[in-house]
Amino acid sequence: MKIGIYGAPYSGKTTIFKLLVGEINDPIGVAKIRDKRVDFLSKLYDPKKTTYATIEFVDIPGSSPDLPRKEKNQILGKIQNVDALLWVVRAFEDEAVPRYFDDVGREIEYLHDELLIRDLDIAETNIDKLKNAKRKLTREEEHQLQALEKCEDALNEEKFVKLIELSDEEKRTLSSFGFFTMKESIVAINLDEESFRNKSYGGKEKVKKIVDNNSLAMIDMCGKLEMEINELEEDERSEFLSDLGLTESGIDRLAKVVYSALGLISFFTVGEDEVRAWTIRKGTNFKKAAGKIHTDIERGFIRAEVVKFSDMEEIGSMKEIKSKGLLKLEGKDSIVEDGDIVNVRFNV
Ligand SMILES: Nc1nc2c(ncn2[C@@H]2O[C@H](COP(=O)(O)OP(=O)(O)OP(=O)(O)O)[C@@H](O)[C@H]2O)c(=O)[nH]1
Ligand SMILES: [Mg+2]
Repeated sequence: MKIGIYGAPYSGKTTIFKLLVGEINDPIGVAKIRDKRVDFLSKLYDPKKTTYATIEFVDIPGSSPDLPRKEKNQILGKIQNVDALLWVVRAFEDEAVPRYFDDVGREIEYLHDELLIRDLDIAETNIDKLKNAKRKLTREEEHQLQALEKCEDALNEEKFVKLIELSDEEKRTLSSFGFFTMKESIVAINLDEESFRNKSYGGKEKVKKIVDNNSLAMIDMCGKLEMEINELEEDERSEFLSDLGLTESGIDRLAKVVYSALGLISFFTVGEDEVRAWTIRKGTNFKKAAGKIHTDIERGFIRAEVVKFSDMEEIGSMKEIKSKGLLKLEGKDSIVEDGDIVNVRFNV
């Protein structure tokens, strides 16, 4: 899973990126997804290794209205192949940090319009290419042309491609174009401490309108507070957070929003060697999920032994879980649920 960070200059993109992936000097980094369930299982099994789920983030330069189109496209090109976008919108006041938009509403509108313009450009260019081909189009190309025209119509009406009804076949034929408005987007509003506490800032209605109209996910954050929280020890951290009326840091909340917006869930494998979280899409069956662990395990899949995390949390012993009959056997087509502790039986 790869997420591109998108926004205007000085909105706090790199700050949030570093909070997620640590102090690195590379624009691509891996964020460890903190999960209390993994902590619990790791304590229980005391394994040699504990592995959390991860998400890859890509940080890019800011896009601003004064840049030439070519440069804007180059910036967006850096996140062409990501699975989702994290928009970082500047909503903090700080005279020391320059600001491109006088209003949060105008800023999000700009970010929204830029994606539409870019996608419309891609749609039109490729429609022209197909229409001007001096030969008969293949069946595949015919399908592609039709799907592209659907996208063009929607984009002309300022509608994101992800909101169009598309068949799986159409989605497949469009996948090579990397439409930004076809990806899921999560909007992070980067507030200052005061507006974060008050939950109010100028331009909030416009933000809400764009978020609702395009079915985007949204999260309020405060980059600066997050930096401070990050420096604290675990117990000080909870005190600091509860003072803000929160139970989790913004980065942890962000991870949850990302999971739910992208329809992701976690399952776990446990043992003396390793306790590990795995990320899959909701609706994945056990055989496919086993393939995450190893392709051989998918190929030789016999069945999965499954325990619910909530049972493990309550009972705390695999032996007792088995004696209570709470270990279930699942076949290859059953669907994995969030929090399943899975042991795959397979032969190679
Ligand atoms: N006051 C305040 N300053 C912040 C906050 N988040 C980031 N900053 C500061 O704003 C400046 C820009 O932050 P960056 O994270 O580098 O912003 P960016 O979006 O990566 O900027 P570009 O890469 O230039 O587009 C830095 O000096 C940060 O310390 C915040 O929540 N509050
Ligand atoms: Mg930056």
